Amino acid sequence: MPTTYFPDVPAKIKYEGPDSANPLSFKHYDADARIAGKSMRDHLRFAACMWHCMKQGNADPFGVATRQMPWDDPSADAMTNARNALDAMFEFLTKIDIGFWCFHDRDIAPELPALRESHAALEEMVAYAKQKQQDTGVELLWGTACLFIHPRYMGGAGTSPSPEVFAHAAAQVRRALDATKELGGHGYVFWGGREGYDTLLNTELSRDLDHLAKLLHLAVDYKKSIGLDVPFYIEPKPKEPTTHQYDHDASACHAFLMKYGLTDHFKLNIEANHAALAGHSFHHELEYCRANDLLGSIDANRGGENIGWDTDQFPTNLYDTALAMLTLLRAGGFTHGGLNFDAKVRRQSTEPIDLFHAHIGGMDAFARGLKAAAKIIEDGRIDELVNARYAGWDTDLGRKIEAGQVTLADLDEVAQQTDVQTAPVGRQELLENILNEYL
Ligand code: XLS
Ligand code: CA
Ligand code: CA
Repeated sequence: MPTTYFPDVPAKIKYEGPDSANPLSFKHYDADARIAGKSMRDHLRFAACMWHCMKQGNADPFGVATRQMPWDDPSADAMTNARNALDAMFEFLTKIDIGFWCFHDRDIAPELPALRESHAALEEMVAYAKQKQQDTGVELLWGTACLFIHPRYMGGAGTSPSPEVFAHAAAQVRRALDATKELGGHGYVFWGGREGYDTLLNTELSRDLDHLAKLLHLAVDYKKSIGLDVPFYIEPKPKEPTTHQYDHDASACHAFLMKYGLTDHFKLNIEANHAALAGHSFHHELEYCRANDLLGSIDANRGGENIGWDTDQFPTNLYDTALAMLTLLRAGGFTHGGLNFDAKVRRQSTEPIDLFHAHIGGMDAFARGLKAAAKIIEDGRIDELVNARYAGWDTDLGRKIEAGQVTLADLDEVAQQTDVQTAPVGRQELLENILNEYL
C-alpha cells in the first residue's frame, strides 16, 4: 500500500472562510461553529459513500472507466484491492473531515464464485473496516446489500419470479445486517433498484409486492434477533434501472409500509435526484416525510436539470439546500440519519483530488443552506405569513371542523349564512423575496 493516495491534500481540510483563495478549504462549513443550538457538524452529519468514491470509475454505456484509482490495481487479487480501497476511503474521510460513511456489502468485499466464499470475504473486510473505524473515529451511517448488479437479480431480488433468487437476496441482507451490527451502524437502507418491472406483461404486480413485504418482515425479525436497534430506511426511486420501481416516491412507500404493517420499523432515505425523477422537488419529498413522521436520512445530490436519468451530481443549488435544511430543522433534525453524498464526480474529473473538490462544494452548499434556514426560522416572517394564511382554522368554525364536531349538514347551514367570494391571499412573490434575502 502506498503511504498516501492523496499526496496533494493536507492532513485536514479546514474552514478558512469565504475570502480564502485556497480551493482545498471550506468557505462556509465550519464544523464546530454553533447554529440553532448545535454544531454544524452535528446538524449536518455528513457521510461519504464507498461506491461512488472508491469503486466506480465513471464508465458509461459508451465508454470505459476514466478515473485514476490507484487503490484499484488490475494485477492485484480482489482482497488486496478491497483492503486498498478501504485504506483510500478512510484516508479520504479523515482528510476531508467527514464523520460517517456508507457501503453496500459488495463495495467492500468481492463477490466470489460461491456464496459461502463471498460471506467469508465480507466478514474479513468487515473486521478490517472495524479497525479502520477505531483508528479514525469514523462511524457507519448505514449499511446495505447490493441486490442489483449480479445477473440473478435482473428480475428483482425480493420481487424476483424465483424463490431461489429471493433466498440469495435474503442471505445477502442477513449478512449485511450482521456487518451493520458489527460496525455499529446507525441505520440500514433498502433501495429497490430492481424491485419493479420492465413490462407488466410478464409481471404479477400484487404477488411481487407481497414478496417484497415478506423480505422486509424477515429482515425486521432478524434485526430484532441480533439486537440491532437502528431504523430501517426505504429509499424511494421511481425508475432506473427498471422501467417502474415499486418504491416510486415517498407517498408510494408510505402506502406500501402501511398496507404491510411495517410503519413502526421504517423511515425513508430521501435522495434529491430521485425526487426529481419522480417529478417532485427534493423539498416536496422531505416535506411529505415531515408530515408523516417518515424523515430518516438523506442522500444529498442533484440531477442534471434537463436530463431524465440519475446523474448523481454533487449538490450546488442553494435553493435546494436551504429548503431541505428548513424542513430538516422544522422536523427537529436528524436522530439516526445524516447527509450522505450519494454523488459522483463527472467523467472528465479524472484525478483523485477531484473527490475533494466535489465534497468540499457539497459540504459548503449544505452549510450555506443550514445558515439560511436557521435565519429564516429566527426571522419568523415566513412563519407569520403562513400563520396569517391559515388563521381561519384557529377560529371556532375551523377548530370544530378539525375536531370532527360538525356534519355536512352543519356546514351547509354555515355556508348559507356566510358570503364567501374569495380565499386568503397567497403572497408567493413576497415569500420568495424573503427566501432570496438569505441566499
Ligand atoms: C441508486 C441508489 C443507491 C442507494 C443504495 O440510485 O441511490 O445508490 O442509495 O443502494
Ligand atoms: Ca441513493
Ligand atoms: Ca441516485
